[in-house]
Amino acid sequence: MANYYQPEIETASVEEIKALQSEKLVKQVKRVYENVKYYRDLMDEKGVTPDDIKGIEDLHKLPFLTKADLRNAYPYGLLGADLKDCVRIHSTSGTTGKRVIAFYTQKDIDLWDDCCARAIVAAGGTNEDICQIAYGYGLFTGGLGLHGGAHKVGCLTLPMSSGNTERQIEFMQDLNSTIICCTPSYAAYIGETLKEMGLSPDDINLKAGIFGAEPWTEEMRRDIEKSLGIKAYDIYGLTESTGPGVAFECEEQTGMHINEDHFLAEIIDPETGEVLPEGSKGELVFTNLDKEGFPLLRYRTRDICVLSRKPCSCGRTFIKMAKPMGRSDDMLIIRGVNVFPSQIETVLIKEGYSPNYLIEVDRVKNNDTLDVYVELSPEQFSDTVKDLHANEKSLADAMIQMLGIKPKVHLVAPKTIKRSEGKAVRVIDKRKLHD
Ligand code: DLL
Repeated sequence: MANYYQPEIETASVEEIKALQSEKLVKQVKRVYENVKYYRDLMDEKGVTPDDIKGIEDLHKLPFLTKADLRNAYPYGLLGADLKDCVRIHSTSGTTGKRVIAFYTQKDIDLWDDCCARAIVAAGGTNEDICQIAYGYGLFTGGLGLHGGAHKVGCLTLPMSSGNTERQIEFMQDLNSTIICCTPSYAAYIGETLKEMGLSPDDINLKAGIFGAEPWTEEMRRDIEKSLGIKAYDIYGLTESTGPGVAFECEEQTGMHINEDHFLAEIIDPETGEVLPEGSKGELVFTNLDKEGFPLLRYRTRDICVLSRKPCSCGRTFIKMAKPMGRSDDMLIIRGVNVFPSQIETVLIKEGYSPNYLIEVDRVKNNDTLDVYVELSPEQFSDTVKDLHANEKSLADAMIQMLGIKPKVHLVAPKTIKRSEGKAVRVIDKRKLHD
């Protein structure tokens, strides 16, 4: 039997959810128009007034916000509440361009914690669970987001943050942690370390993991489930729209339910901005229906995915989003072909390799090059040089099938590719250095 944290809303009828969204949208547009000059100017430019928005059917009339707007308005331009009413900020790492800063009122934090609590309960969590949070704490939303959710559920919460992997495992054993929350790449690393410490999943008491913050494949899910002896649940979110808990997976494991009472989702054509019908693949756009501190309307996430309202066996009625393939700006265009790192990962795991890999793209004499470095397990490494070359060739052939272009594959020694304790860095695009 499925458990819910807030059953009335999580299983409300679609009509009820839509009516609630309409009611909240009308109010939120008014609030934003009054409080956020930056967005008011965008609406004025488009000739839209709050009176034009009578329900969710009018959403398409509103202007989009993009990452560029967030940079232009940095740091206070999109603030939606008095600074004295804000109690916290979070921020993205800002590796490309200016960092993003999001503001939270106490109400924002409460609702965010509820969203994460829904995710933990959907993963089987109760107040009897011991929840080890191994997402980074600090400006990153992962640690404090799941931490707040675990408190609401009443779990005994272990605020570990990421890193110090052997200590993570010692705590897991000493305290009998039942749920682990971290990035999927860190979960894979913990599984690997467990084995290296001479331990097996039987030596720990974990039953579930809540993993997100980066794209991960179904193949990787199965690997992690096996190495830690758990059921692995996906969780999605972004700093601009609060953090983790925008969407979460239930036991069906076929996509993530979007917390639609707080986040109104659309899929658009990333080229034209046109809203696409349900079931189409496109860019995910979110409107925050409740946020006070940082109330973004029609924010273009650049995440590419598909939405579906197919009934779910868990009884939740919230629309589901498929695993995002990666951000549209993570997509590599190599010799004119679109390549997502997740496609490479799928091939690797299918062919029996580890998800420890690095993709290097460069341009030599005006031609794009694609090199994929794949780490071997100690058992695979004992093969002869002749076998290695044959394996490199057959892996490259398998990749052509998936990608449509030929990479150069390099099988490298165990432990030569750096492990990730947070979001994994899988791609080095050297072409950017020449531009
Ligand atoms: O990664 C928030 C988060 C923390 C989500 C912990 C889940 C768990 P940002 O650092 O702002 O926030 O990065 C947001 O990460 O737009 C996606 O591209 C990607 N992302 C997040 N979750 C998933 C997921 C956090 N489950 C960006 N699958 C998003 C694929 C994800 N990509």
